[in-house]
Amino acid sequence: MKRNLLDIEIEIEKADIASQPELDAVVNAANAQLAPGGGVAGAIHNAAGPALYQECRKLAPIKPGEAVLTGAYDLPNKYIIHCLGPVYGKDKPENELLANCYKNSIRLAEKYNLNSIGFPGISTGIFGFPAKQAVEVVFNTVLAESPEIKHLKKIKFVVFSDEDLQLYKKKLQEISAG
Ligand code: AR6
Repeated sequence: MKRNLLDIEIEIEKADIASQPELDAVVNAANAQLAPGGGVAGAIHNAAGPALYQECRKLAPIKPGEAVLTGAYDLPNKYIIHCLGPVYGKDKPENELLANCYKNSIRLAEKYNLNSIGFPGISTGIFGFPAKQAVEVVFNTVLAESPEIKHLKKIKFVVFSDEDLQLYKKKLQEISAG
């Protein structure tokens, strides 16, 4: 599904975040040490190769809501933006920390003059953030940031389940209709 929000194309697809060759940057749902892990971090580190962790370890640790940029190595993108989401029920305020992930990633993409960025559902896997609550935070943050966006032309949300696909589509329909 594709819609335009102001001048930015928003795309939603059920796919693997590590197989997005058309995007300048993909976002990693990282751990504080920026180490290979499960879920998104596992997929990204596996596809990028071991040199990624060599760069990552120099930038670690990061705090919830922070984002850092590295090369993409064997991934087909220009950069990877690594973001630590909040652990639901532990890192608070959780909505604000999750919003910071999206805000800081978008600002980094702008700083590097990127045209396109792809996000997974940060914190909604191992970190336990409810997907429905996360989707609200994600779109509110993108809407709040959009007036500041000068370079980014496309934001893609790469989801991993049919339930998440429906949640994202419904929310995008709501805000693009209103
Ligand atoms: N592509 C797109 N989405 C994916 C993929 C993929 N390849 N794999 C999983 N998802 P998670 P978190 C979805 O657990 O909650 C790691 O071990 C998944 O279904 O990757 O921020 C790190 O090292 C879920 O909706 O990230 C951290 O320790 C979403 O992506 C910790 O997990 C995020 O799931 C981070 O946990």
